[in-house]
Amino acid sequence: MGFFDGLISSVRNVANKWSQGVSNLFSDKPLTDEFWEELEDRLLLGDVGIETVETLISDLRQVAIDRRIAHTVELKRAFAEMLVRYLNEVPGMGAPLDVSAVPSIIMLVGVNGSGKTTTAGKLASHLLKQGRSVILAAADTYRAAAIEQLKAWGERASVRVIAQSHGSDSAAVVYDAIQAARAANTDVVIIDTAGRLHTKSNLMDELSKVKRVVAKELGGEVGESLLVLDSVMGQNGFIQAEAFNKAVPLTGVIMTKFDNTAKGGIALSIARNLRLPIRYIGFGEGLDDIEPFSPRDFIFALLGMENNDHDD
Ligand SMILES: Nc1nc2c(ncn2[C@@H]2O[C@H](COP(=O)(O)OP(=O)(O)O)[C@@H](O)[C@H]2O)c(=O)[nH]1
Ligand SMILES: [Mg+2]
Repeated sequence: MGFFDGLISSVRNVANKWSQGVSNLFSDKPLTDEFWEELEDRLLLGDVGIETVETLISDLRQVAIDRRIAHTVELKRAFAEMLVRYLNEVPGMGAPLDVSAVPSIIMLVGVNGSGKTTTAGKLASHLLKQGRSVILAAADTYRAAAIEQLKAWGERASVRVIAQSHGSDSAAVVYDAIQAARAANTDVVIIDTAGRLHTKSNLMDELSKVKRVVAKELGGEVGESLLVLDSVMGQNGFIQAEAFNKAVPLTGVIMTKFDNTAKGGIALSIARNLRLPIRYIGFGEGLDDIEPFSPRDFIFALLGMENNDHDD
């Protein structure tokens, strides 16, 4: 079925701002050096990332030579397929979230304001619609407002929220949530964590501790530790990833605020630089503004092309 209207229009919105420019380069013009330069510029402007752009241009030049292509329009499909392939090269890309264990634990980490609490609510609603029962754990105990915010999302999504008072131990909240999930045979526990403590090492210690509690309680690792990353931050968001990855080995990324970015290429640099699959894409502040990430649907929507599932 592919993407819903919300995401298609959101992706197309970005397409209007940026990738339409890329897309329009593949017109009925002869292949010239000017084309290659312009393509390179536009990809870089769209946050695709320098290494990926260089690889892409050289691979695409080779395709043009091999197939004796004379006009840019003949390269468009190969270009789209190449972008899809680059995304799919990342291990785990396109695979569904692992929620096979009962309870499965999904831990959301990321800097303040990246969209963790909002994503926790949206993801709960999404999983609920897939027939899973869900509990939200308010492990950002650093700010009272964060607990209230998650409770509001719990109400909106019709999902139970396990919380303690402001300032309590986040690992204790997670422990409670796991016990509650066990008692009620709940399928999934989504943990909303803090993005900022007094110091970065405080935050990382806290996240490691939460992870240890989960591992001890379940006799295994946290099922999914997802980095919530603001698309608008672009490549500036990457520096955080490494620190989080040390504290809780990440299993994937959720890209948020795609509705606000003008640079659709960020998905490529996220996936290729972090070597992590993008699991979901968020594109608004509403409960339904989230979709599982599909490389093919995403790229074809971005380039405004028909996705008929054929290699060219
Ligand atoms: N437009 C848009 N806003 C978002 C999205 N996700 C989160 N936000 C907004 O970003 C702000 C920070 O989100 P929040 O969930 O509190 O981030 P947290 O600090 O990581 O928990 C809030 O105003 C959210 O409404 C999104 O996909 N699109
Ligand atoms: Mg929050």
